Amino acid sequence: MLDHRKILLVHPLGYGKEDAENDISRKANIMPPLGLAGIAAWLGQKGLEADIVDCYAHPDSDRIIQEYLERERPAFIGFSCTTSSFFDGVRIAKTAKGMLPGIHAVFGGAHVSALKERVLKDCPAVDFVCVGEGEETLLELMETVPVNPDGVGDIPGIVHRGKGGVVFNGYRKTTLDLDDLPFPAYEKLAGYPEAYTLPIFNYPKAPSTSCISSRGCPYACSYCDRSVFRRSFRYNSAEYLYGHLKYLRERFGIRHVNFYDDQFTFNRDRVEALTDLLVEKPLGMTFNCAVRAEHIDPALLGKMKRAGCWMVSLGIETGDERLLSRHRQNADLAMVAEKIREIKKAGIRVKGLLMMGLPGESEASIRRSMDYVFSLPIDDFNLAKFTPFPGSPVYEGIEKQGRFDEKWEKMDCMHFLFVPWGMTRERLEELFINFYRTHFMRPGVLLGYVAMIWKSPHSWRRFLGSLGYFLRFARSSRRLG
Ligand code: B12
Ligand code: SF4
Repeated sequence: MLDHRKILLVHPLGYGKEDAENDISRKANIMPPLGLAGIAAWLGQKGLEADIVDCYAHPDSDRIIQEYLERERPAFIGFSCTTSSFFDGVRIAKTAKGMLPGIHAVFGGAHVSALKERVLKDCPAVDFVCVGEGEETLLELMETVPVNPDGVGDIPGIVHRGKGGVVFNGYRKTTLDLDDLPFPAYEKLAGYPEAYTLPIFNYPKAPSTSCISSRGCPYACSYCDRSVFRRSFRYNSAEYLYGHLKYLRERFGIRHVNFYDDQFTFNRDRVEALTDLLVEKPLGMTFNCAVRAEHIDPALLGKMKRAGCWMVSLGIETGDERLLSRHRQNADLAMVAEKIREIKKAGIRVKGLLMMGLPGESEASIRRSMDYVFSLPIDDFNLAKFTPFPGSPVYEGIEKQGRFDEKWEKMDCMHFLFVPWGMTRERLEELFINFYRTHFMRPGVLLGYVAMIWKSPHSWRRFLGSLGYFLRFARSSRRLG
């Protein structure tokens, strides 16, 4: 007999545990799977039981999963997958089905929300796909399957195998009020918060964590997959968010939070109200957030700084305005530069987020990008290798814009799987290394990292501990050190 009130939620790793030991992205950062932790808290509140295994934080988790399945015999196993971790989820689902025939494998997250029916058509090990937000959909699924298996055809958000083949029941018509959600079940993440670390040099104090306080983004950048939250924008109120931060501080001792919201400042009033609360009743915490340049101004930045804002990340993508206008709305690099100066003037660090290899990219556009970025007073930057994800607008028809080697397990933005016409992969790799190297060799940037000795001593200790890996990565730009 399987326990129908129970689910094991798994965050697959995407590659073997041997590789995990040397993986540069794991050395640099490990973040809690907040989607799964949120679902676990929600199900718990409704009287169901959910446990979580995060293979990213604990690469040796095959054994932990098998022991759990033998001991607890859950009737459900759920997977949260990006494109690169999808096949690892399928592998674990097959093992679970071998051990507990009759267990139901449910997949959620960005990759399956984008591909919907195709997932069930191609993968017999997947029983259900949850498209979009998981809280209500999974609850209904777990309550329906044991008593009325045919009833799954009525659960919005579910893809299942019906009598006539694979069926998507359509999107949910209503959405949850985010202030009705319990805080994520951080306590179900083994080793939290110590097992998790934000990117090196991205925080002043440890322990640190990430946090999500809104869902959705109304923009439509070509490279961005918004299959889960789609185009709306919903958010936690300032009061709820203050309570969440207080909980993180008091229960787990968190001293710095990185908001991974797509658009933290999209609703200016709520950010202002939050900063007022943090100034009136300080929590002894700092925070980072990601913004779009259009949604910041000097007055707001001043308030954010007073409330403890340490760093702001901002999508630049490319310093070639013509290329940028092909991929996002309001491509105005002079405005972005002005906003970056405003952030610096407010006394907040700036991290620029860039991409290389977009459709239309050329050697000349990469040079322009470098000139632009190096003319800006940014403190840190991240350069991703452009990857066309299923669900992103650019994915449709991508083969007309260059050569695309669609290997899902390598789609982690650390491989040039797409090569735009007129370029070669080898040349992109050379220019990628050159971009990073030039950035790090600039005296101002080097001094900035030296200053981190006192601004983020914890980061320096981690950096020195993994120096060999970082040097190997700098030389080769390959993911595994
Ligand atoms: C924070 C974040 C990260 C963090 C941490 C990720 C983590 N540990 O979970 C870091 C920086 C490490 C990261 C890395 C990467 N990320 Co990322 N990341 C995000 C971000 C901004 C927020 C994720 C989040 O917490 N959301 C909030 C929670 C509540 O939502 P959620 O996880 O989607 O879960 C909800 C539903 O999806 C669903 N659900 C999810 N899982 C399950 C499981 C079941 C069983 C069910 C029923 C439902 C369900 O229910 C949840 C609650 O409603 C998203 C964009 C976004 N706004 O979501 C991108 C996003 C997920 N990342 C993306 C990408 C591309 C990457 C990278 C490949 C490259 C990169 N950008 O650095 C790597 C790959 C990492 C990996 N292991 O595969 C893409 C994924 C595209 C794809 N198809 O793969 C996204 C969608 C960004 C985008 N718009 O393009 N990422
Ligand atoms: S990249 Fe950012 S601004 Fe653009 S659609 Fe995605 S979340 Fe919105």
